[in-house]
Amino acid sequence: MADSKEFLLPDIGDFEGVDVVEVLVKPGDTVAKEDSLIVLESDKASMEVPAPYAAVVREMRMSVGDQVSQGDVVALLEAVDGDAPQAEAPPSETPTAGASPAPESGAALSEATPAAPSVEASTQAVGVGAEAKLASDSAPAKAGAGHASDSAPAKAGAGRAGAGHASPSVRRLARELGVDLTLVPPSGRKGRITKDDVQGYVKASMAQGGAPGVPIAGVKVAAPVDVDFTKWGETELQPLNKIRRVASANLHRSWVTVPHVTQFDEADITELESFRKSQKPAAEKAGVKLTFLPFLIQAVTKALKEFPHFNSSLDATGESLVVKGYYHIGVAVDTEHGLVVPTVKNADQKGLFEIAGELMDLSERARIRRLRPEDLSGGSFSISSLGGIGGTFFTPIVNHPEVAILGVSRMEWKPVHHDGEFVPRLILPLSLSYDHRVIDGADAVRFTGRLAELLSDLRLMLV
Ligand code: CAO
Repeated sequence: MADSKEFLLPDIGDFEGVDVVEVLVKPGDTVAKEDSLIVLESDKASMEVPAPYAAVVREMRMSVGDQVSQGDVVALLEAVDGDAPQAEAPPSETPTAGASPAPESGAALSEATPAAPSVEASTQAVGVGAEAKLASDSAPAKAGAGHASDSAPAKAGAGRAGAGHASPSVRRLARELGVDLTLVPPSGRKGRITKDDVQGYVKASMAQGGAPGVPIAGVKVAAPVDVDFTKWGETELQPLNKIRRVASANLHRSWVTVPHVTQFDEADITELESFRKSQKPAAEKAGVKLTFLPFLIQAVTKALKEFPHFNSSLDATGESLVVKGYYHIGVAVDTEHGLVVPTVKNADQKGLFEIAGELMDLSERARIRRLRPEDLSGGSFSISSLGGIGGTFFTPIVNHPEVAILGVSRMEWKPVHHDGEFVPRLILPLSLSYDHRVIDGADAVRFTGRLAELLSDLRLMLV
């Protein structure tokens, strides 16, 4: 401790009472000359204060939240490898950063001169005007910045709305890792992006298979939490299989890019169900199991013909609608490996038994993982039927790039008021989720209303 020397905060420009926003080292750490010790932040800039010489940090005298000024003690440093300062320059004698040549040219700085803090534009100061002010306010400090290579990105960052707000070393790390800081959710004070945030972002991207992502303007979410659950008890790590990872990426894209609304409705399927039961023996003879789903697919297809924009997609520009003249109905199939959505192609041209047979084939092959790519592509509308399992209503996620999906839950006998009395009717809950950019709420109710009508009276399917 005898050799420890106080390292005083050098000239940081015209700033008094600047916030300490990060402390980058702790007692016992060995730092090389120019390694950053702390990060300061004023209204206009963030600055890293580098070690003036190679040293062991014996004591940190500044903590996050402190307000500091030139001459305050940053740390007690014990020089290593004979890299001791000849003398600690008193603050008043410390050359201003502007007077210092860039430390990257190393030798130009006298050993005794504490390195000037490196300055980065604060992204709170966004826009050309703010940047110009920063340039004039901190020009001297900038000229003496410890890392000349940081200046350019700093400017670019400051001029870009929504750019990540981070210190030079974090920006340097992001550049090295190829991370766009505007995509990294900050966790530091005043919305600062920390090194941990950048590392967490990279980890999360890798966990998602490193799939190339597309930034969504204006969307920032908190970084995924990386929790060690074993602290609280026994756990087992089960890696997601390919199907779940692909489904997860697709569902997430749809969830964040499609403005979803779900319309609930009910269909009286008393007659339909009794007709279905009457046809089951014939279906069995034909080698198919006639569940409720083929009826639903036929009714949906008819409704889609009457509401063509439910059978459409937005084009890649988002400015035109691609209305499809084909009716390929995707059916969500629950398998032990995850959710897949094979499609019944040209459902409008197929009879009930044919659809029933195709459903049996698709769902069987889905469960034994024998679906072909063509079975899974080309859907124009999807159905998620949970009725065989249970539940009432739910909010399915639109199967992007389709614009609507119908969820059906378990049919149930309910008392319905009819001609002055309550009569038991078999009621099917419908949950239609749709892309509100393409479909208006009023149309959604018309669609589910028409679908309910078709399911209530199968004769309407003929007209
Ligand atoms: N209410 C009550 N019973 C229903 C029903 C409903 N809404 N829908 C189907 N059923 C009945 C069927 O008619 C059948 O009864 P019968 O034996 O009397 O004929 C029984 O439930 C079992 O049907 P099923 O599930 O074998 O066949 P299906 O054609 O109805 O459905 C399939 C096929 C592949 C859609 C289904 O097996 C499945 O995987 N469903 C889950 C889909 C899913 O997970 N969706 C969630 C997506 S979002 O995470």
